[in-house]
Amino acid sequence: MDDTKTASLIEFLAGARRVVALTGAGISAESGVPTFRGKDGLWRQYRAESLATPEAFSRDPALVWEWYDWRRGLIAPVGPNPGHEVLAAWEERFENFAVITQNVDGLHRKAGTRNLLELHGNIWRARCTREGTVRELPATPLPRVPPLCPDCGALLRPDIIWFGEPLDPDVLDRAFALSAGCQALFVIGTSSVVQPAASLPAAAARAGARVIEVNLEPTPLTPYADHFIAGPAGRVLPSLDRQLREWTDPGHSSGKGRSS
Ligand code: BJW
Repeated sequence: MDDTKTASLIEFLAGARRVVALTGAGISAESGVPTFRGKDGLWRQYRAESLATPEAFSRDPALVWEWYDWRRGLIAPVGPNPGHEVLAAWEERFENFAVITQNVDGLHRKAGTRNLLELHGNIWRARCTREGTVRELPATPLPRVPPLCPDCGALLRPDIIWFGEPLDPDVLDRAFALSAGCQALFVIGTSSVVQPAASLPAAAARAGARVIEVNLEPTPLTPYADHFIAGPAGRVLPSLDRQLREWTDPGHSSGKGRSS
């Protein structure tokens, strides 16, 4: 993004009160969590799309749980990176700030974000396939794969939304309401291909919000975004945050003050 566009974005953000961030796997990449698509998206010879389905789970629950056990093992020791940390701090900066994430890794909460919607569930929870009860499942590696419900002995499944499954309607309604009610929507580290999450930026834009995309590379959203900032989220977000602080700090040498 050129300097003039950055300056106009910073000025706009300095006066914004309702800001939302929609995040995807890219925000956790710098923490060491692999993304789904692209060269790191393969596990053994399987693509995520062929494992994250109810059909794959019915066919071979042990295989699907082995994949989740492997991913849980990767995620357990890692922490949030500066991208997650800036978003957590933005709850203080903006009057209303929320994170809507497609990620299941729990790193936003670990960073301190409280106003959080997890669209696709959470990898640290499991659901009983018979009774639907949800429980925390922190052990890694799992002592038994596939794990069984301690109450009734039925198979547990990850408490995650797979392809072809509906998202929690309450969570989805809140995500659309936040998007349609914000002044700025950041779309960070997502390929913007998975629905219905990929429709949230359009809902925000229709309602008049600025859409700011942060990604290593262009996506199907890029032509429709008001700003595209190319680069790793763990560097771009701290840089935006620094510029915002400089803008709003009355003691800053440029003499620019809060614009709202
Ligand atoms: C960086 C970076 C750095 C890297 N900094 N950037 C309408 C049209 C077409 C299809 C559909 C439609 N509606 C529904 C569908 C079907 C389907 C779908 O969208 N398919 C598409 C693939 C075509 N959607 C569904 O099935 C959804 N269900 C549904 O709609 O149900 C309807 C229904 C109603 C009533 C009854 C029944 C059904 C469910 C979707 C569930 C998605 N689940 C997954 C897996 C489970 C979670 C898990 O195990 O972890 O969620 S799929 C996978 O993709 C995962 C992710 O959350 C999701 C999104 O991926 P994401 O985050 O964008 O990651 P990547 O890897 O794709 O991209 C990473 C990006 O980061 C890249 O762009 C990099 O460049 C970038 N990057 N490093 C900045 N450092």
